[in-house]
Amino acid sequence: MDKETIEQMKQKNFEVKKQILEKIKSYDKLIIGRHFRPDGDAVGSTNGLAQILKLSFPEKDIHVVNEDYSDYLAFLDDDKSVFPDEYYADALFIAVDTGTVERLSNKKYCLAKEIVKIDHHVDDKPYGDIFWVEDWRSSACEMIFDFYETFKDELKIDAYAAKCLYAGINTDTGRFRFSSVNGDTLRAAAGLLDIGVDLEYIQACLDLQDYDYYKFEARVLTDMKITENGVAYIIVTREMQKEYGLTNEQASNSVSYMGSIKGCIAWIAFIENPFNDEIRVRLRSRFMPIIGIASQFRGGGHDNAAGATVYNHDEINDLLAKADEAVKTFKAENNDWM
Ligand SMILES: [Mn+2]
Repeated sequence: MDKETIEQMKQKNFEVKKQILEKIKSYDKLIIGRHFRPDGDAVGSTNGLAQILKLSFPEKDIHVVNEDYSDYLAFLDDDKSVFPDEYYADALFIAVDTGTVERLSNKKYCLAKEIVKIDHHVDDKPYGDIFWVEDWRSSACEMIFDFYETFKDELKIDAYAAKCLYAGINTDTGRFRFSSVNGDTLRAAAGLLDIGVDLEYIQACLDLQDYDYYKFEARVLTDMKITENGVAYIIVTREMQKEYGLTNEQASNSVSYMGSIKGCIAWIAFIENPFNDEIRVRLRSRFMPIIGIASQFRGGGHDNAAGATVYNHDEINDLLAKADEAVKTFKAENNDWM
């Protein structure tokens, strides 16, 4: 999206942000939720927002409530509260980083009095009484920081909120490398560092892993294949997950190991579900969008980072053929692509 359009959209959305702040003020109870199988952005944006609101409105009852958690992101101190159905009746539910209601971890969202959606995924199934969606944003955390900055006079932030938001921006941009990064992203990161983020500590929490786990990385690099026109892919089988004792998160992360191969502008991981015949697909690309392929296989997400689901090896082959064709077309139409 070009700079001018982004500026216009941001100006237009100022009113929506104001409505969201007013809505927040009008409730005593706030419940904040995110997508299931939470990543750094989901955990960071929900906890960061909750902390900003707790500091700014200490009299309100504010909780991040979800049904699943991430071990990898335990250093961001997730709130693990559980509340009965009745608790929701007079609450405002704020859904962050979640494109569709089906993806919400907390299934009680529908019991809340009203729903606010704050998100950066491509919005093909809108939901919520108020929704603020900016799909060019690098991360939901960048949006939460923007929300704080917009209403700085009324809102407070601290080092814990900054840590959460920085961790989310950092992970959702692949350490500030993805094409979704723009000046606003780096300005947000800079603002968060000014508030006080211990960079060395965060990088250690995010990047250090047990030595044994590197053997899985080596296996991915050994077993992966490349299609004729340059789609790198790996099938992470049930057996592999068992052999290396992988969590769901670790199995999914395999896609990132294939991201720096010359000539491969799309890379895809297929992760077999250990309990049923579902195969989760994680798609990544540079230069060309990959979301169009994902949406043909029950998926969506962002232009260059999307997810989908397939159910058998015929569908894997079908998806790979389509991705290979897209890469072929892109390379043919962009002779100077590299
Ligand atoms: Mn995100």
